[in-house]
Amino acid sequence: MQTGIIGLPQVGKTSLFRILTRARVESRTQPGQAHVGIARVPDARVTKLAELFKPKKITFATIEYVDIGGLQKDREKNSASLVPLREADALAHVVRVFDDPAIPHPSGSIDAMRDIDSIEIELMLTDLEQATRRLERVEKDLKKKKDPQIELEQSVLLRCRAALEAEKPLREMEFKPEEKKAVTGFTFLTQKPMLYVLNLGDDEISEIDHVIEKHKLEKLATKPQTAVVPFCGKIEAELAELPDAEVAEMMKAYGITESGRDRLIQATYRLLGLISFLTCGEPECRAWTIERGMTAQKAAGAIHSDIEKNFIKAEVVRWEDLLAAGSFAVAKERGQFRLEGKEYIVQDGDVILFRHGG
Ligand SMILES: Nc1nc2c(ncn2[C@@H]2O[C@H](COP(=O)(O)OP(=O)(O)O)[C@@H](O)[C@H]2O)c(=O)[nH]1
Ligand SMILES: [Mg+2]
Repeated sequence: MQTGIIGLPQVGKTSLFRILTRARVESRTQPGQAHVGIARVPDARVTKLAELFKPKKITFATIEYVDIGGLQKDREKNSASLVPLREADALAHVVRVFDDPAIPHPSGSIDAMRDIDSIEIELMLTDLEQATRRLERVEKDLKKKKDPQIELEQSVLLRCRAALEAEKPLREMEFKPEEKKAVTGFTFLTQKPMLYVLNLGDDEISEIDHVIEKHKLEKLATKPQTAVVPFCGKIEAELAELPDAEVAEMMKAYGITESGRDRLIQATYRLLGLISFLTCGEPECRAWTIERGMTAQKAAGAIHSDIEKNFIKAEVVRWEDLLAAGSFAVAKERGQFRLEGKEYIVQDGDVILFRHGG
């Protein structure tokens, strides 16, 4: 799963990319050039279970981030930058809240909502062009031959175009499952879930809990498929450079209780509709990524397609119960193991042992 980082120039996109993926890349990203990096999804459950099981290997879930060049007022230049975004599953829009006279803002002042709107309009115009082009093609095809699938596409495209003309991003629309499938194929940018990353100044860190209200962004946070996460790029960049042992001390000095990096990655994971189930034992403690709402049999496929194919039962225990019990045997004695069938909907933090044939 991949999340594309977008935003105006000089807002801290590449800095964020470096913090999330710990990759060392140049600050300058040319239009059309994209950096792809992998971020480990922090998971205290895996860490705690690993302390108990002392496995040879610990494996966390991962997600990918892509850093593209900054978006500009120039539509032509943007279309090159937007290409790598079409493949992304979600977007992270870095919004500048920090004030720094050394780094002039292209619009001359700090205004989070204005910047959010200006990027949103760029994305909507791009989608509108795409929808119009597609509609022309679909109408041509329908003239040649009637086809229910193409008729469905046409009706979805007409609805999308109407929404975009009314300045409504497609992530706020509701689609039936078959419609959703059709829209996904069009790779519309405003249909992707959106994470707004508010990049605060280090002098504002004490106000991090109130920054959404301060910048009048409460309305954004309640929109469908949308999340807002404040974060201080400058401090997080400093933390990312430090050896692990010194991070806690520095966080204390700044009065931060939770790593912004961790919060952002976890918010991305949730926004993508992902959860983790866990497996643990002596060889490995591991988090496995699945989509929320997946059945036990489907989830088994995350480990191996053979386990999915030859699925018999899933033995499930809650991670916190297993941790408190101290071992599988004690958890079993306490009756905390459940035997679930293939239709069981896997929950975030389930520890699972799959029984399978073959
Ligand atoms: N004061 C301050 N400067 C920042 C912050 N984040 C990034 N910068 C600076 O802003 C400039 C642009 O950052 P960069 O990550 O390259 O932005 P991009 O153009 O969006 O990729 C660099 O000089 C960064 O050091 C921040 O939180 N506070
Ligand atoms: Mg950059």
